Amino acid sequence: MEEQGSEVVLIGFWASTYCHRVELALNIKGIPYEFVEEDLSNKSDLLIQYNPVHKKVPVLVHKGKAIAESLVILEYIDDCWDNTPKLLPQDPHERAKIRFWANFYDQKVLLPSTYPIIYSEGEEREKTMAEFRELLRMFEEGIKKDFPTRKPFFNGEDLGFLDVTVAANSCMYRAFEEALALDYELNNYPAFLSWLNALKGCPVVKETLPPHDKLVAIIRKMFLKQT
Ligand SMILES: N[C@@H](CCC(=O)N[C@@H](CS)C(=O)NCC(=O)O)C(=O)O
Repeated sequence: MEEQGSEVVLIGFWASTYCHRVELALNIKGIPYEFVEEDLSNKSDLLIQYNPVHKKVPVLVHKGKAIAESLVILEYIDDCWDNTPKLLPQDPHERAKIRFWANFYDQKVLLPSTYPIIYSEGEEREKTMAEFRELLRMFEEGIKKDFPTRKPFFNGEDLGFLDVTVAANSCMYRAFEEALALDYELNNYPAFLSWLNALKGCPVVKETLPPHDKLVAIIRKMFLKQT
């Protein structure tokens, strides 16, 4: 960290979807921040001190106070920088629905799309892929039903809370497919796919997420068995 201490510091890892959520929120709101890259194979004392429970990135340090867990950090940013584009809507029921689907995406779509599929083979791989696709179908149907007027994003042309949550992972599907010869069959989920493509085309998303080739390379390095 800078000697005098920046007001906003993000302790992160450049390829982390969870960190990209926070970077997107900070960039959408125009909040300047210092990014401190963490070596996850040799975690720093700073990370352990600021996130002693999970010892994971991202951690946001605002005026010396630490906040962990990406979705919690998004809410914190939205609460603190109230005069910038809001990520969450005002209406309590709309907010609750957004939080529900953000958690569903986080726990039921994102997680099952990686480790269970990557670490399985043959019939087991087919089973984990089918489970993921069923959860994605539920997500797609749920979003269509609960937010019928969303166009193209939750804040009209601006990204909202759920857009940020999904946008952060929007480049990962293609990157995982190419790196590990997977096929998520996203064409079968046209509403989700067109949302993903719209998010990927958004200037703030393009500026924030790493290039495809760099992601493919790190995924191969992390997940391919060494022969
Ligand atoms: N639920 C956490 C997940 C964060 C997470 O899994 N971060 C990974 C990087 S992508 C990490 O720090 N991994 C280090 C470890 O598991 O030891 C969040 O939303 O912030």
